[in-house]
Amino acid sequence: MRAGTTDEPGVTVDRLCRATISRLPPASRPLLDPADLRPGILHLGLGAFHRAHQAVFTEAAIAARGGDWGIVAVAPRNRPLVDALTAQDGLFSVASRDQAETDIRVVGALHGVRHAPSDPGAVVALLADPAIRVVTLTVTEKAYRLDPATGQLQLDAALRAELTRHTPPASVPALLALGLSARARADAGPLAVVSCDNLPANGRQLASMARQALTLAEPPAVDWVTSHVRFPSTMVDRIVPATTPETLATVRSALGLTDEAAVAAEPYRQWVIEDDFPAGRPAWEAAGAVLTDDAGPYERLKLRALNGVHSTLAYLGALAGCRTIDQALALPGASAMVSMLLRDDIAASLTPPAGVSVAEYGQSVLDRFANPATGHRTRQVAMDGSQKLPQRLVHMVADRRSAGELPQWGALALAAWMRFVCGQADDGRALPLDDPLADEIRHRLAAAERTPAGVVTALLGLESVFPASLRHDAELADLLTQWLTTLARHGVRDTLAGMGVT
Ligand code: CS2
Repeated sequence: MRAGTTDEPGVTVDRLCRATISRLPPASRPLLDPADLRPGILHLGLGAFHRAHQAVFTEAAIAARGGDWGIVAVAPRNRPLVDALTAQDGLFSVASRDQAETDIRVVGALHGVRHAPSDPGAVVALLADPAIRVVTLTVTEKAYRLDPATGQLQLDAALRAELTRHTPPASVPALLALGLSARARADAGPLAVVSCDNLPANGRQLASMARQALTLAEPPAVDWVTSHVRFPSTMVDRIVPATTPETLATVRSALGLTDEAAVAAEPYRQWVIEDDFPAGRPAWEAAGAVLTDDAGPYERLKLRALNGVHSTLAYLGALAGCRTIDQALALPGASAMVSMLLRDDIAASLTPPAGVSVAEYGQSVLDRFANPATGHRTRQVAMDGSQKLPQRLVHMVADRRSAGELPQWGALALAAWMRFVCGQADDGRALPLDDPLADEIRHRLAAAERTPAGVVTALLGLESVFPASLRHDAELADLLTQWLTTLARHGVRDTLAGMGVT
């Protein structure tokens, strides 16, 4: 047992680890002991989302049906988290919170953790290890390095040097390409590589990224990968905000142990997975996952009706000075606005999975967003907008334009993003621009006329965000300009307050 951090002066709280499991309240104990796990899954991206999502499903699946599916989880950056999980024997807790209660449970799905920058060779070797039969990824949209407009791998000098083995692999495309080449060389058996990021057709995109990266790294491996590696698409869903000191304190007082890798999440979770695993998989269906032939309809519904609305509330809320998503949704008129966005624009743009009503799904999403216990910050959801907007809002707007419609609320959402990236909230406070395209966005805005029409022209010209059909759409540009003018003149609060309930 290790000594933990100090809770109050003079009081040392012991650390969560295998030796302290017996001190946990029975309802909080893990379903599995990490010492009993044998590895089968390699996961890239050890963030809060993975811990509260795939790790939870996998633990429940192994507990229900067995199998050698322990997870070896790789952190692409975060060294303190790797150290914390190592000290805790891979154990961490998930605090599921709704308005009424917080339910805390320790998860025992991690067989081991690795820090990629400290030992990239170990990650490559794991990808070539026959024991690893499934690889999952939660690395965020930007880590795929794919141009959303062309689907091309965005090769800069650093990535080229990694792929040609002049520098150690650090990026996801390089780790994957070198790992898959090593697996091909070792003929180490088939594999499923599963994207769990919020990208449309995420399996197809991951396959394309891997193929493009391999073509540079080791062309002869491409054929082996084509015949041995599958890339099923998935739809992942659980709202998991970044861990805060308050999360750690809540967990510490409930468990009586320190857990520096704890995460808080909403109780809801969903995972829809294309069932295409050439070397087997955990019985995730026993943990509530939906196995299907085609995750596409679920993915589109979720990206547009959940993430699209989330981003809309994030930009409107951040401009109005709201710290969290539930506060943004509580602004007078906000719920009416997003309900109209869901009904008039989003529902009209897609065919939901059989038996699912977009209206009911949309309402359940709004109920989840209203949960104040989640505490998801508007600025966290707002980050990386250039990578998120295409699949969340822009494709929907393009579909409505192709159908001859002018989506009012979708245009308001895009105008809110445009005002957000200009960098000032309605009360004049600075807003951070945390986005891989920040330089290009700033450059375009600096060169533009600082009028609503000038801002719209500058931003609508972003080729990797807007398809050509929208870049040259004068009617849409006019509508965006009108909304931007309204937002600039009245601010978000008054703009939303002026919206009647339908
Ligand atoms: C959010 C998502 O941060 C964001 O951009 O929209 O992380 C969202 O919480 C999840 O996709 C919910 O499943």
